[in-house]
Amino acid sequence: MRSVTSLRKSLTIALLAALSLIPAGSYAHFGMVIPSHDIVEKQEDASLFVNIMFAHPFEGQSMNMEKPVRAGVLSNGKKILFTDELKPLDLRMYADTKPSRAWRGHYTIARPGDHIFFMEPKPYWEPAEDSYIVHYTKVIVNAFGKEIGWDEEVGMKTEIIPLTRPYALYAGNVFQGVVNVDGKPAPFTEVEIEYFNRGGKSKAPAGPFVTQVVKADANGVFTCALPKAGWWGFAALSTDSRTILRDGKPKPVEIGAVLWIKAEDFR
Ligand SMILES: [Cu+2]
Repeated sequence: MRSVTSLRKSLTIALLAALSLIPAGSYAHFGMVIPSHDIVEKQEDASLFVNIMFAHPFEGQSMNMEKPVRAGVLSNGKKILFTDELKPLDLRMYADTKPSRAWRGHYTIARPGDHIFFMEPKPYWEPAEDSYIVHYTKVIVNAFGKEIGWDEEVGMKTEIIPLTRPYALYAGNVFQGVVNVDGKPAPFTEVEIEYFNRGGKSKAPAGPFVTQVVKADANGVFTCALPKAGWWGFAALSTDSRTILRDGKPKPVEIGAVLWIKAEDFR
């Protein structure tokens, strides 16, 4: 039988080991779809690309991502998939020691209007959460002055429908969206918010600043201000009704509706 002291000692060691292995905020994953331009006004910008990644956007770490199940664009009421044409991309974010696998899609905008780029990833196994993660992610690109289509539904399992036009936002603007699950507003859903901290230039005063948190109201509507110019990601998180078997055991699936928007300063 072990003495209480040795038990306490081994518990302390286990706790310290656990704390050192899990970096603060390691739970805040974000699917990412970041376009080369979010507003297209010139013909030379119409041929754009989207980088598709899975990362901790503030802390500058990325995870290896399998090829998405689906990636495409919805514009003028038509959906075009470019999953098969996705190219692997070796991506290293500022805190990464080695690159991880991301994906890039190319698309040439031919007609004016809003273009919703979307992707559905393969379920990602996260041992720290004992759960799979699936982030249905989208971003909206406006083209050639026609501002129609940004509030359309792609029809993903879970999806943020913007109430605020999701482009040409100033830093300081307020942003609102509805969280949908299975096409219906999901009340009181938790929404995690992170800044895409490119190059690691921004510092968080303390751990909880890394990921901002708001909850949707009874109608599934969430509200957040954008305090700084740059890309901001919103991840509205729910638990899927399905489970996925891992080593014969059913594991929960965290589903996220992720939307990326860009704020700019006055010039
Ligand atoms: Cu991670």
